[in-house]
This record gives sequence, structure tokens and C-alpha cells, in this order.
Amino acid sequence: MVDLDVVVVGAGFSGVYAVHAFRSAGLTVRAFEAGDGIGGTWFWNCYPGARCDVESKDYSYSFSAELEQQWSWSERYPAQPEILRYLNHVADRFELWPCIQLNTRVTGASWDASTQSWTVATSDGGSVTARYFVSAAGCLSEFQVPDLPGLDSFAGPWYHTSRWPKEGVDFAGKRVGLVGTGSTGIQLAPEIAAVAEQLYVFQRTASFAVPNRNRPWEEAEEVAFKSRYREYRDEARRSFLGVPITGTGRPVLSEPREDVQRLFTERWQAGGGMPFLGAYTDLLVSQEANDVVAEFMRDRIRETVLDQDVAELLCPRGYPVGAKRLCQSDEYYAMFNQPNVSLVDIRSAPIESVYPGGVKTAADSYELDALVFATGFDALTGALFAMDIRGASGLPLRSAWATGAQAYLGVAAAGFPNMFIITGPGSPAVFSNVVLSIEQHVEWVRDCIVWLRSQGYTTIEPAADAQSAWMSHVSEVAGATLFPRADSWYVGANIPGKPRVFTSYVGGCGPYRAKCDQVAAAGYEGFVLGGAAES
Ligand code: N01
Repeated sequence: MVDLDVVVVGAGFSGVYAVHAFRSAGLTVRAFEAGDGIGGTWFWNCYPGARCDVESKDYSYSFSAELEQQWSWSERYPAQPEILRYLNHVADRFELWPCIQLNTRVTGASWDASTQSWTVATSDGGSVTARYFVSAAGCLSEFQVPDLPGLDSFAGPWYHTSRWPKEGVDFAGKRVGLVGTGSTGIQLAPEIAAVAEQLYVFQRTASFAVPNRNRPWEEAEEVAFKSRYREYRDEARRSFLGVPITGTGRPVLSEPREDVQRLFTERWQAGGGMPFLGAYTDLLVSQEANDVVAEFMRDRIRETVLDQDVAELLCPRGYPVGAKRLCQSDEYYAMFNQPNVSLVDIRSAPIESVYPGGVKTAADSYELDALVFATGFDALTGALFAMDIRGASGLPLRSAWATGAQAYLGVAAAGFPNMFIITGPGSPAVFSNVVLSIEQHVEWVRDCIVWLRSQGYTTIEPAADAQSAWMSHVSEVAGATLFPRADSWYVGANIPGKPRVFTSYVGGCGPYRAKCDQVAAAGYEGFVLGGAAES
């Protein structure tokens, strides 16, 4: 006898919904969560300024019409504390707590062919067996700190944004160094600059950022929007990004220049990244088209930042807009006009070491009281590899994916029976409104398990040829776009030694959903199904 039908790893947006969906389908389920609260990304990344760049009305569950009608978001873009409150509300409302074990990290999971079950080991020394093992550990969970010589000798405190102290940090009157200028660094920097004596922003690569134009969500607007929430969700499910976006439907290169300037200006004023890059059909597939939007954005930096040398350094070059995640901020560029903020170019003069009093680059030394790393994550595979996952014949997942992650439809891996990955490599998750993708994945996995039981099957795993055909398709679709053309976490370039592979599906949420539905309707085509368990 196995202990449970399903073990879920993690209790972020994926794990919380997985618990609800599986339990509602009559399955016994337990989610293990390493943190002392639920929320995943939104639990750990509690640095000042943390805010989602997808609008609240989209970045929320759609599975319950009552939930979406009764919950009120206060702002256009939700801040981290509000998202955390929302997830806790969901866990209370649907009484999920009995199925969630906090303060417990999953350390390993191994497949036992004789019992057709997974044995899952946890950090408290315990273990449970389950028919299915579902990772909801997230794509951006394993944080990375650069291996800087001398970091241990630093006399002041240092922080990574993804492990921010819950009690907060007081930078008042301090000289602070911030390493990393991606989405996280850009959100955090103005918050530090508002209180610190001096902020040094150590920039290796300049990022493109569009304005948020965040604002309160007015009651009248909310009421009007909620009157057609269901239709809107349906549109979102069929859309490319998981958010309905209206573009011109035309390539930028065929448009009169004045029209392009006018439309980009309108969208810049309105704020938000998705409407901006969705304005024309060729921005993410043609370098020449992308250059048009890139130059528009560089002009906005030049007109915002007073010191033109600093502005030029902040102008991103050498990769297409959107090939690194497009950042959003209303304050970042203007912050460089403050006298207490300095931009340090560590591309031309890299950080060489950390000493007790600060940071030394190839060009200069910077006296610091505190150091902050907004240096990102070992994305997509990091959290999976952090567990010792062993499939059929004891094969470690790490070995199976040594040359790059492989997953059929982004949800299951050959050689790992009865294992599912929510937002896995090969899925559109990180290129979409991830909450909508999570719901689609979880519901697909739930329906699959329910169907297997109804048909008397006890095992499922992808056929190797179906998996490689899917990953070839993923790669082919990506190759027709500009997405793989930057050194980003999308391709693993931020982690020394990681194979450079673009493993996200950029063919759109709607087409992806249709493909998953078609596979299910054909009796889980491309999967190998096994018969009755021995015990
Ligand atoms: O991480 P990143 P992030 N020395 O990898 C620099 C999501 N997110 O935490 O570009 C010096 O994007 C690195 O420089 P470079 C979102 O999906 C969403 O900011 O490698 N610098 C870069 O500047 C996002 O994409 C939201 O040259 C080093 C930065 O650190 C993802 O999380 C908010 C370095 C890392 O940027 C990750 O974002 C926040 C080194 N050794 C995050 N190593 C919203 O919803 C790295 N860097 C708004």
C-alpha cells in the first residue's frame, strides 16, 4: 500500500492549486513546502519593491468564479505582500492547510518499479510513498550568488533578494552596493536609493525597462471589468501570452515612421511590457524590427537621465528587446538623477574581489556598509536538481538531463514514470501569464491521473521519441524568434557550466493548450501506459 496518491513539491501558486485540484478529484495529496509559509516565489522574494509585472486581474486564479468576484485587488500591478495575502486567503477559503506540510524540504524522490510508486524523502528525516510525484517547485527558486573572492571577509551584512529578511533591512545612512540589474535589481534599487546615504549600482548588462504606470484599481473599473470576467478568462486561455493583448496585427517595418512613434508613445504612456512588445507582429522575430523598438526605448532613457554619460551606459545594447525578460519600473531610470546614486560599469571593469570594507573592481574600490545581490536564479532546472530525483533503474534526473532538460509537453520526462512537472522545461510557462499556465498544467495532470485510474492504468511516462519530437519542435519555434539571442537565464547562460539550451515553448499558450488537449483526447498519445500494480 502506498501512503498517498500524490506528493506535491512546493506550495506556491502551483502547489496550492495542485492540492485543491487533486483533492477535489478524490485523490489523497500532501504538499511539502520548505518555507514556514505558503507562496513560493512570493514568500521568498519579499525585498522592498517586489511587485508582479502581470496585472492583478490576470495574475490570479481563474478556477473559481466566486473567488475572482469576491477578491478585490487594490492596484493594477499587485505588490508582493498583497499576493501573499491572496494565496493565504485561497488556502483558508478552500481549507487546504491539512494537505500542506510547511518547514519541510523534499530532498529526494526515487521510483520503485516493484511497487509502482515514488518514495519521497524530506528534510525532517521522514519519507512517504506516493503513486505520483508532482514537482511544483517553480522555475525561479534556486537563487545564485556570484562566487566573488573575499565575500566571506566582508565586514557588513550581505543579502540575496530571494532570501530577504522577513523583518526588513534598514539602509538609512548606509553605503550600499547592489549587484544585478535584471527585473529584481530594477525594482529594488529605487527603494534603497530612497533611504541610503549612497547607492552603487554595479551593472554588467543594461536592461530594457518599460514603465508600469501602476495605480489603484478604482471600484467602478473593477465592477465593470468583473461583469465580463468569465469571457475575459476564456479569451486569455486562447491567447498567445495568457493575457489578451490587442496589437495592430501588422509588422512595424511596413508602418509609416510617425505612426510607429505615435503608437509606441501611447503604449509607453499606458505602461506595461506585454502591450508594448505586442504592438506589432515582427518585433520578436526580426532583428531589424526589434531595432526600431530598442531605439525608441533608448531615446526614453536619454530623455529621462540628465547625465548623458550615465544615460549611454544605461542604454542596453548587444541583444534584442525581450530576449531577456523585459523589466518594468516607473522609477529606475530617473533614480540615476539623484545625487546619492552612482552607476558602476562592471562590464568594462569587472568586480575582482570583496574586501572587509567594500568591493574592488578592475578600475576602482567602493567603500560599502552593505551588499545586495539581485543576481537571479538557476532557472527551470535548479529546483529539480536540488532534489535527488531518481527514475527507472535509479537514473538521476541530473544525468538524464546532462546536455539539457527534456520534457514531453513540458510536463513529464522519459525515464521518470508517474512524475509530472508543473511549468517544466518545454512548456510556455515563463513566457506567459504563469498563473494561467499553472492552472492549465495542473488541470491537465489531474485529468490525466483520473483517466489513468478509470482505465486501470497504473503507470505513465513519455515515449522517448515523442519527447524528442516535442523538444525539437520547441527548439524550432524558438529558433524562428529572437528569444534565444541573449545571454539570459532563458538559455542557462547565467550559470557557469550550464548547457546553453533554450527550453521554453514560445509557440503561445493557446496553441500549447490545444496540443495538450489533443494528446489527452487521443488516449495520451506519445505516452507509454502501464498495467496494474503488483501491490
Ligand atoms: O535575475 P536576472 P532577476 N556579476 O537573472 C547580474 C522574474 N522576476 O532576479 O545580465 C555581476 O534576470 C546579471 O547580469 P547579466 C522574471 O522572470 C519577475 O532580476 O548576467 N552581475 C543581471 O543583471 C525575471 O526575469 C519580477 O550580465 C551578475 C542580474 O544579475 C526573473 O525573475 C520581478 C552576476 C540577474 O538578473 C529573474 O530576475 C523580479 C555576476 N557574477 C523577478 N551574476 C516581476 O514580476 C548575475 N549578475 C516584476
